[in-house]
This record gives sequence, C-alpha cells and structure tokens, in this order.
Amino acid sequence: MILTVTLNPAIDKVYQVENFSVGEVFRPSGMWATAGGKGLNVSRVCRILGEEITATGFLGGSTGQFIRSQIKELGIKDQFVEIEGETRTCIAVNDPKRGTSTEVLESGPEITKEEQQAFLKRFESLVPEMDVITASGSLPRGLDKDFYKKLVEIAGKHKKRLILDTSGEALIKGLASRPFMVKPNEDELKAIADEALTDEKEIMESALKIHRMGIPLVCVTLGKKGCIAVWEGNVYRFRHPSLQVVNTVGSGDSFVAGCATALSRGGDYYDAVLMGMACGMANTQFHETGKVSTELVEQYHRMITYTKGS
Ligand code: TA6
Repeated sequence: MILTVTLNPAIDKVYQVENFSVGEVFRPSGMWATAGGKGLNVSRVCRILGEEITATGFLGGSTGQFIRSQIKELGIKDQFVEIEGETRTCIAVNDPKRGTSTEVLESGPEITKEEQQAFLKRFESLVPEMDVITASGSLPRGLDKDFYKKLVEIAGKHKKRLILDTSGEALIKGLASRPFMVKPNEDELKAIADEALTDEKEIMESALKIHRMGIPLVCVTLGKKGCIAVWEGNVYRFRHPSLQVVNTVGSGDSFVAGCATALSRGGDYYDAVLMGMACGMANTQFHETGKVSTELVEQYHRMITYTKGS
C-alpha cells in the first residue's frame, strides 16, 4: 500500500495553444482538467499501474470537491483533511508548434494551525499500515518550512520509506531528517547546492554529497537527458532514446510514482529508478498531466540504459 501526501493540491488545467505568446488573446485548441498537484499526479500514475493508493493532504471549497470526485473515480482512498480555504488551480499552456510549456501556479489557500494538527494526527494514524510514502510539491501558506521535516520524522519513527519531492527551503529542512529518497530536478538541485553546478560531473558530486548525509536513494531528474541516481555509495547515469513529446508536465511526479510502485512491490534501488524513468517517459505521451499507460511503461522500461560513474 502506498500513501501519497499532497499538501497543496490543485486542479491542473492544461491548455493547448499553437504559437502562444504573451499579451494576446487565444482560444485553446484543447483543454484538459485533472486532479493535480504533485502528490495527486503520483497517486493517479500509481493507480494506473495497479497499486492500492491512499491519498492525504488538504482540500477545500468547490475545487476541492471536484478533486474529491476525481479521486473517488480513480479508486483512490480519500484521506484528505477538509479545510476552510479554497484549493487552488494551476495552469499549463502547452504550445506544440514551439514545443514550449508555460505554467502559472497559484500559491494555494492558507492552512490554519488546527487544520495542520488534524492532518498530522491523521498522517501518523495512516503511516503504520503503509509500505511506501510519497510527499510531493510546494507547501501551502500557513505551513512552516519544516513541515515536511515533521513528516519525515514520523515516517522514520515507524521505519517507513518516505520519498520527498519538493524544493527550496522545504527540501533543505526535509533533508535534515534523512528521508529514504529525494528527487530534485536539475534546477531544484542547483537552487539548494552550496556552489554553482556547471556540468554533470558537479551535479553528480552534489547528488553524492546529499547521499552521504544519510539519504539512501538520491535521484536528480534531467528531463529528456534522463537522470543521475546515487545509492550504496555509487553514482549511476540513466539514459533513454529521445521521444516526440506531447506534454512533459507531470513527468517528475510520474517518476516518483514509478519509484514508489517498484519499492512497494519489493524492488531494489535499480528497479525503482528504472520504473521511475519508464513512467516519466510515458507521461510525456499524454495531454493530461500525470498520466501513463502500462503498455508504454513496459515498452519504455526496455529502452533505458545506464552506466556506473558517468
Ligand atoms: O509537476 C507538475 C505539477 O504537479 C502540476 O501538476 C502543478 O500542479 C504543479 O506541478 C504544482 O507544483 P507545486 O510545486 O506548486 O506543488
């Protein structure tokens, strides 16, 4: 069983607009709306892979109700805490002509101290029955930057593996409690590194440094260039053939879903990274954010190569 945490969920609206540019009026040639926010994207991908999922975090207002209806349709167990505020909407404008994706991410509602306490109590009650926990995305207003640190400590107390996918100060503080795995992308790693990372060798050294803080699995996703992974003291470079992509938004979340699924099934570090890569690749083939198919995941799984050290 996998528990996914989405503290700042969103309705993810994707607009397809050819030759998009700022300052003009466009009528999208396509529009998709899905229950999003990183943790819910992880949840959807894990469900498509056939995993039993319990999802928790904060939901409120009419947007929260839309998300709850989608969670129910997907067969995801809803353990979200109801809040006074209104859950946010995030926009992605994808331009297939220029190959660009432009995102506008609302900050999300303010969470009260009472709502936070209710969540922490529920989170601790859910953790013991889980195999793997994922905690993904930005923190909504009202939560201190060490909120993920609290979740990592609760998971550690129950000897449960927690995959942390966040950024900035929330990631730095979360690292201090040594989660099982972190998955920054290249920009997120550069933002927290002590020094400028100008090439892959320096990215690998930075990932190894985080691993040596006591994080068993460190993955740095590099988009179409694949990923760098570190476990048991060794650095690995995973690659895949280039793909014609439809929508890359949500590929990082799909990567986390693949890792969580492989680990939940008893897989090792290598299995986790391979499944993560295959899911990230599969997500790029759909307009919706955080979507894969088992056929594509299996097909891509066979196309991934890796080398040790570089
Ligand atoms: O990674 C894609 C995505 O999850 C979108 O679905 C959108 O909800 C955004 O990221 C949210 O990111 P945040 O870091 O604000 O949680």
